[in-house]
Amino acid sequence: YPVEKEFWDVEDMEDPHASRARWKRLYIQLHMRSMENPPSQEVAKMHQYRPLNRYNNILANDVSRIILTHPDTEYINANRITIPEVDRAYIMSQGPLDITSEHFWHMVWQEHCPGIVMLNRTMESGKPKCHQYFPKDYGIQLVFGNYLIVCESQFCADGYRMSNLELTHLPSQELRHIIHFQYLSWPDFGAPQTPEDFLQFLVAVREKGLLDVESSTGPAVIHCSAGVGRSGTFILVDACLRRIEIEGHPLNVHVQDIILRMREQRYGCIQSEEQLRFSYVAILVATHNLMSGQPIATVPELVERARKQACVSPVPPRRTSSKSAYNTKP
Ligand code: PTR
Ligand code: PTR
Repeated sequence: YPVEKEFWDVEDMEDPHASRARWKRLYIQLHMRSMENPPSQEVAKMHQYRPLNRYNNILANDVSRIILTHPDTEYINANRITIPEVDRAYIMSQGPLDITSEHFWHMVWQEHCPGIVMLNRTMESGKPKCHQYFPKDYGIQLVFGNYLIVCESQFCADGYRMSNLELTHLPSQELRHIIHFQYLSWPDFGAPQTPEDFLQFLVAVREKGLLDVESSTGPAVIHCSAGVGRSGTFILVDACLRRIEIEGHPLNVHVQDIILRMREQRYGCIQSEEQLRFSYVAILVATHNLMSGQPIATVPELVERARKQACVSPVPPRRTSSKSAYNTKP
């Protein structure tokens, strides 16, 4: 099926060096194709909004930007992503700055977001990557402008944290419950340690219903530091798997087309050849699970089953060891 073909057209088990070069070439090709029609980002470049961008090379496309009703700014570095044929919508955002944290919570309120998926840490390699815009621990309260945020409870799993937050709009005293997920070990421009870790996290986010489209709530916010690399990878994998689930088969999923569609809506989705390759590996692992047609138990079991299945299924010429096919690093 196409995802497998696209993957094995590039991957070369025999020669990791050549393989890496080919992934890089594909990544650059995709970048060039996405820049054939460069997105308009006029509002993001306006003098008064420039300080609201964390990185001056990662700006919100005009066509899909979230327009705020906030009295100080209608601009926020965030875009709405919708993917045809997939019943999903997402808001992709940069990690809030101190001066944009209030705008960020205004967006969460305005768009009726049920939750937030954060894929970075506030500090990485000693550098600030995101403001501490959310209460880190149980009992902590923060106020940003009109919004009070309280952490009601927290659950720490392997590799991620889930917090139940109470968000109060102070002028109206209306209160909403927001779920905040934070994935803890994904370096920018890199990939998660294993597809299993990542898929387990994705399943946890899905089980809370954060990615389901419901009439009563809006999309979840997915963010990292710039809101393009890690967030793009997360959304790409979720959307491709969702399409496979809806259709019951993987025949119509073309990963590269989906990346290009995402990039029309948010500049720079997927930021390295490593993230590109990782997305394929995660989709392949999960697709084997889905196609096995057996009840979903736990992801590790499914991955194990998929590995076994991969060992016995007819193999393309280059795939000599199915085990290494699922390693994230070439
Ligand atoms: N100016 C930075 C750069 O290009 O290096 C912008 C940037 C930072 C881009 C982080 C992507 C980044 O990764 P992520 O979107 O995963 O936070
Ligand atoms: N990789 C995941 C898995 O195969 O378990 C993908 C997945 C996640 C599949 C959730 C199905 C899932 O169930 P639901 O569609 O009910 O969220």
